[in-house]
Amino acid sequence: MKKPDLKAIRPYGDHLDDGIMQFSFTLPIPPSDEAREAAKLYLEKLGFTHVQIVSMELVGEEFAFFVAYAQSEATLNFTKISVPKPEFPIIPHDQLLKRVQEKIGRRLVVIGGTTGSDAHTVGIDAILSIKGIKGDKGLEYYPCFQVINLRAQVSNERLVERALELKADALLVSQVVTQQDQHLKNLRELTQLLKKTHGLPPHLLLIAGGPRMDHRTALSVGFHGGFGPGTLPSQVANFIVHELIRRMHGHGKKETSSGRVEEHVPHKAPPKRLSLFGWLSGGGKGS
Ligand code: B12
Repeated sequence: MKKPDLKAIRPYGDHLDDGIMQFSFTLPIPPSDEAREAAKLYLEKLGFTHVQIVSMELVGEEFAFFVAYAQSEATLNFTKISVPKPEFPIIPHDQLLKRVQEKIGRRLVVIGGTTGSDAHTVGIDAILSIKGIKGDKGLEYYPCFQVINLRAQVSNERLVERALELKADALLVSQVVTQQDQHLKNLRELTQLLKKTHGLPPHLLLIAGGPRMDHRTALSVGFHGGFGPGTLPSQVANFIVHELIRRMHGHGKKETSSGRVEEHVPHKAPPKRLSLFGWLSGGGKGS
């Protein structure tokens, strides 16, 4: 089979390098022959050729929804692409607990919630609550974390208030509704508020997550890490621990350059849970 040229990739529709793409979009006009022509012309205006409108449906009372195929000559050099990702190794559960015990010697306070008017809690619950997601236990399962889940529609002021009160080590903010970039506005407002607030630990770690979140976006609004769809709690646990150790001990260098899923064994069969006492005394007392 012919191999793609990674220095000049094009979309694959029917066969390699044909440049065919599928589109779905809505125009604010009801379906008609003219609407179909408008949809075709619009894609041509964007530079696409061989446009085919394969479906046109009424949406609501006045809009038309289209599915189209069209071709593009444009190519992309895939070898030049680099995407910022949170950098950290993933180590097994018991080793992670040991790292916290040795390097920090106390539980880490993690406060999470969905902020602003956003009412979606399933994502943040998956990360924080003991049940976790896909067999990967949530942060409440780790005795090295004291988890406070403020749940949904938390104001930034409330989040900061709780962070001060509990001397938070990490704030975990979930943003699911992204209409009109509301999530970015919320996150920026939070970072501004945190800058003006005195008395927070200097190492305070800010992590954002949600289905449309990524590391680059999180960095752009002043956060330290961003996690998107499919995130597992064990990834977040590792990021928190390694990043906090780095921040608390002032190590400028990261421990690994691309360890995101390295050594990662999802906790399908979760390790025996240590009680807080068992963990603090370094022993193996299960609960
Ligand atoms: C369930 C649901 C609801 C429920 C929420 C119930 C609840 N208690 O959460 C209800 C019915 C209340 C609801 C309401 C609304 N919803 Co809704 N909802 C959904 C739905 C179907 C599933 C979301 C979900 O639970 N996903 C499962 C979780 C596990 O996935 P996740 O959130 O991505 O989380 C993972 C990662 O993103 C990440 N993660 C998430 N948060 C965090 C945080 C941190 C710190 C980290 C590290 C990681 C992390 O880890 C998680 C695990 O892997 C989605 C559509 C869809 N299929 O996704 C729409 C969806 C999110 N809703 C949507 C909308 C528009 C709304 C409403 C505005 C509808 C309306 N007009 O009223 C309202 C908004 C209400 C409000 N004020 O927020 C849109 C959002 C569009 C957008 N991008 O802005 C979606 C995408 C539907 C759509 N296609 O239009 N909704």
